[in-house]
Amino acid sequence: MTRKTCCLIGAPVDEGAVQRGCVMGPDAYRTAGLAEQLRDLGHLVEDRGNLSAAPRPASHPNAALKNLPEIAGWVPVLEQAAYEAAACDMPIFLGGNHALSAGTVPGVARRSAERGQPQFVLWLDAHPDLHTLASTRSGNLHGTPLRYLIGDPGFEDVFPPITAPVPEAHVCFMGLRSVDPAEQARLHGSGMAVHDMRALDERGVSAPLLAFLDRVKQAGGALHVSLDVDFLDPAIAPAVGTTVPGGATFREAHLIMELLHESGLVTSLDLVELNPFLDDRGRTALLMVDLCASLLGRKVLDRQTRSAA
Ligand code: NNH
Ligand code: MN
Ligand code: MN
Ligand code: MN
Repeated sequence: MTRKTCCLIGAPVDEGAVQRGCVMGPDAYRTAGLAEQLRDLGHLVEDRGNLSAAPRPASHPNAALKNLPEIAGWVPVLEQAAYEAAACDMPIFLGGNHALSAGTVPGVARRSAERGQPQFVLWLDAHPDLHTLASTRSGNLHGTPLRYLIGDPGFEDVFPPITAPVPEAHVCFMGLRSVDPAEQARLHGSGMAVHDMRALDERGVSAPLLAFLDRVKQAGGALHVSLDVDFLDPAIAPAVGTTVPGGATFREAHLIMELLHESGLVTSLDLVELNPFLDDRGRTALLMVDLCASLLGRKVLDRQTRSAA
């Protein structure tokens, strides 16, 4: 297996959701043994500690928006940190609320653009997070990062202009099961690959994922994976403020990680929305660490030992 340098970057973004507690996410991953697991697999691990950001004055006509100055402060800090971390083989951003991807993805995409590599994004989530600042009803900014990072208008004067927007045709969703009308309208007829839970029930996870990975490979692309805890079924992953029944099972999630590892295409990763305050004896943090280990090469048997189909 190729040994990688994995850089852990804590992004304790607490604002952006209804419930507080994601601020503890990065330390929960450390407590659950993320660095040790990756080292056991033969990787080098550099824990770069936690980022912090001061609020920046920001306003918008949508009165529902919550914590806009806090997130407006985080986004440029995360963008620059992600751009720098993308020099590492495998930056792993430890969230923190999903609003953090409005910084991490544009940051790694800026690095990919400099390398002449097209950026792709796999969004593993119950939600598409495709609101604009104007369309969100909840006002929770974790519902908006994907819309911003594909370069759509509606974020001017709040978040910085995007240097390297991810083309919508390079986005793949898996696990969707809670989509608001404004998000549905944006998805309809878009170039985004949309595999909701029904599609995964009918087709399994492997065919849709392999089709997407094939496109990434053909393009010589870089692949960022954004893994929201609520992608998983709440029965196995209770530690998230926005549980939605009917999520991915333990094996579906692991199979995705195993296929991602075998593809060799993943260049960066977000682990987001873990709220340790809502966990049950650390089980969600441990599962997320386990999934991360699968993505970085843990398997039960090597390919030669497994019986050919
Ligand atoms: N779409 C809803 C909203 O904007 C829910 C977003 N919540 C998430 N996204 N957890 O992943 O409020
Ligand atoms: Mn999300
Ligand atoms: Mn979600
Ligand atoms: Mn597809």
